[in-house]
Amino acid sequence: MSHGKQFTLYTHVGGPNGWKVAIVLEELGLAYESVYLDFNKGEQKAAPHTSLNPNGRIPTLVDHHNGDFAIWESDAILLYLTDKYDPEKRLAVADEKEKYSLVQWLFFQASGQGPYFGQAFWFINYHPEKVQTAIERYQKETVRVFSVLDGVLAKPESNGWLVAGKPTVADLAFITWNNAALNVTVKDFVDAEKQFPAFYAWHQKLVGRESVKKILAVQASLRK
Ligand SMILES: N[C@@H](CCC(=O)N[C@@H](CS)C(=O)NCC(=O)O)C(=O)O
Repeated sequence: MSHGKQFTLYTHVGGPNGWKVAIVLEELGLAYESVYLDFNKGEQKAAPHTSLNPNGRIPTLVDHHNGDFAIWESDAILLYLTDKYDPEKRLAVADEKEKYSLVQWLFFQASGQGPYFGQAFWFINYHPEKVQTAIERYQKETVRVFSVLDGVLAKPESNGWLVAGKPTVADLAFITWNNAALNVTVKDFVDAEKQFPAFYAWHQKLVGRESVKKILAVQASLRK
C-alpha cells in the first residue's frame, strides 16, 4: 500500500484519546492521515485494526517512515513522537529527573484521569440504567483529580505547567478528557474558575494554543 503521509492515525470522531494524539502531531508539524473507526460496527475490535493493536481500542499510530511501526496507548504514542521527532525538545525535556516527572504525569493521566473521567461519561450518557452511586463515585474522583492538578499548578515554582515550567506533552495529554469533564460530567456543579483557579488558567492556556484550536474545530465539524 502506498502512503502519502508519514503517519496513519486510527482514531474515532468522539474518543478523547485519539484527539490527544492529533494535537501532538499538529504541534510537531508531522503529516498524518486519520482513519475514523466506526465503533457501532465494532471496527476497533476487528481486523485489520486488531492486527496493529491487539487491545482493540483507539488510538493506534503507524509510522510509515519507520518500517510501518505500529504503536498504541495514547501516552506511549506521545513519548514515541517526542523521543523520535522532537529533537529540539519543544514538547519534551532533556533533564533526567524532569523526564521521569513527565512520564509520571503521563501515567497519572492514563491511569488516574482518563479511566475515571471516562467512566463518569459512560455512566451519565450510555449506561442502560441510571446508577446514581456509580455516577457520584466517578464525578467525585473527577473533582479530586482537578484538585490534585490545581494544587500543583498553583505553586509558583510550577510556572503554571506540570513539568519543567513549560508546556510539554504531559500538559497536552490532559486536555481532551478535561474538556469532557468540564463541558459534560461535572458541568452542573463545578465552577472550575472559582474552585480550581490554577487548573482553570492552565486549561484555558492549553485550549488557546493554535494546534488545539485547529484539532477541536476539526472534531466539531465531524460531529455535526
Ligand atoms: N489507555 C488507552 C485508552 C484507550 C481507549 O479507552 N480508547 C477508547 C476511545 S477514547 C476506545 O477505543 N473505546 C472503544 C472500545 O473500548 O471498544 C489510551 O490512552 O490509549
